[in-house]
Amino acid sequence: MRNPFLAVALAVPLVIGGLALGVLPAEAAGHTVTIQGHKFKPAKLTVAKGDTITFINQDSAPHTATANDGAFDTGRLSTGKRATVTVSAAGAHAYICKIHPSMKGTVTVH
Ligand SMILES: [Cu+2]
Repeated sequence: MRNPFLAVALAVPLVIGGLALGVLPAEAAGHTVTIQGHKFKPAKLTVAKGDTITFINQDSAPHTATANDGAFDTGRLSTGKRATVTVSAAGAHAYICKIHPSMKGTVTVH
């Protein structure tokens, strides 16, 4: 195609049409878990494969969200910091805060 603008003009409706028809995979959904009062909120979350989860630390203490099975790990999040993880393994993934192991949550992936 010689005209790149025409190529874009043609491609955009094709992509939108593909999404509407379910031919193309829909964009992954984003979920948020807030860490506050030494608790994960929500502590139980169900997501689809490929979705992202953003953990936001709103505590004065540092925290992590670390899956026991290694499915994800935010690393240390100090106050106000966030980390986004993508979980692709199906099943229930229990996780804890490595710094405060009594903090617990579960991410279930379908
Ligand atoms: Cu913690």
